[in-house]
Amino acid sequence: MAAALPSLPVSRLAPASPLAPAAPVAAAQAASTPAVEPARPATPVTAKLTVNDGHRQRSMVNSLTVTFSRRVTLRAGSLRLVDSNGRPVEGRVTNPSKDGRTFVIRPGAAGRSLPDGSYTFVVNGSRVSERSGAAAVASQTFRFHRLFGDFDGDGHLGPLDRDVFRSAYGKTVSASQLWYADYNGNGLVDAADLFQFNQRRKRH
Ligand SMILES: [Ca+2]
Ligand SMILES: [Ca+2]
Repeated sequence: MAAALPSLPVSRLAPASPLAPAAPVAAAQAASTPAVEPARPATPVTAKLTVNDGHRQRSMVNSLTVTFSRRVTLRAGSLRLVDSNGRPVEGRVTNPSKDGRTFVIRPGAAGRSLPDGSYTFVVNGSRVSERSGAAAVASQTFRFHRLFGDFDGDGHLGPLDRDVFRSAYGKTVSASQLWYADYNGNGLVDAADLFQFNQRRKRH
């Protein structure tokens, strides 16, 4: 069942962590060695966001991957996706490799793209803990868009997009080939997809 990103059940994201929160650890160290700052790695944990598989197309967006620089535990509210109106977008978060670093988000209906629009993805560092419990986790914001037919990802439908669509027209698609030109997901780049493409060419 899909869960809203702001209230993700931690148990679904990662195994329950036995680590104590960073604050009590720091407090214990401070109590035993009051003149010495608790040791912390110099660099905070950072994240990068990959849209789909990293291809520049934004014609279809059906997965996001957040990769942290070190192993982390996510808590409720750690990852948040909102549309251009600030409305939360539901999605499922998994860590398929169980590496504690690479989290895959499937927004919306299974296998389907986000609707056209602008999106903001937020990593709330205060809700993410490094597994070692030592370093801070940076809060970060990423922005991206989805526009059907935008095969070069520049936010508009231009001559290059038109050429790609023409070359794709009439062809069957696969998970790795031209799937992002198949608006209705019937496995073929057809008249229904052309209709959607032309509708957007008038506006973008
Ligand atoms: Ca374009
Ligand atoms: Ca189609």
